[in-house]
Amino acid sequence: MKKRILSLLMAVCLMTTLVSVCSVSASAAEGDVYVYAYNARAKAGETVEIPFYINSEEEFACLTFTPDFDFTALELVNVECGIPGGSFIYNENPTNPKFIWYHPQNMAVGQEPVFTLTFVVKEGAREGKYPVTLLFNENDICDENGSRIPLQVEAGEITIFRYLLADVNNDLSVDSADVVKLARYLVYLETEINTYGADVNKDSNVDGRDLIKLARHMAGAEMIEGAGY
Ligand SMILES: [Ca+2]
Ligand SMILES: [Ca+2]
Repeated sequence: MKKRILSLLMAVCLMTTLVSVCSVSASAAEGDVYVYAYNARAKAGETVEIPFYINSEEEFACLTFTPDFDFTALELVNVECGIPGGSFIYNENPTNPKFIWYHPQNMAVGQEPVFTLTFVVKEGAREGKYPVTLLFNENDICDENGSRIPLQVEAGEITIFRYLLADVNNDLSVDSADVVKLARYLVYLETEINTYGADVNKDSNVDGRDLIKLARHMAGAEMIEGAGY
């Protein structure tokens, strides 16, 4: 019995907390609900995910978005919904993508990514920064009463690159493994290296001078400008 009373008390506390959070968000200025994305890096041919989150405790009944990005450089291959409940439909149309999530009652969307967009970077895509955002019609973002919920979308970004300078083993990081790999390559113990990344002094050759420069970079004795992380 005590347990039941305790859980009832906890439920009341939780509701009080939720109500106060709701009243804060209801009195907040328009546009306080943000949909925002994480950034990512990828090379041509690679698959990359951009997760979108919602920053607030706001509850929704309908969310509808049209992904917008550079179709010449990126191909949208999947959209996943991370909201635990409701229905999700993605039209799987690579040239005119659109998706909708809905639920008959208001739902909090949670801390996980609400939607995750998966792209393949097209072969031949130029290096650079490519914004990825979600467009919407304000009538398609609403609660269970059909009231619009104003929100703002902050675009994510995919940085397309060909190689990281000083990344000899092509694992997208620069560390001591790259030094060892380059040294072994120079004595024919390795054949598969990223020769663009290995040419750290950018003289179009891969040799002992690159090795020393890279080793000094890792030892903190010299900085290779533009070297990857
Ligand atoms: Ca590396
Ligand atoms: Ca070189």
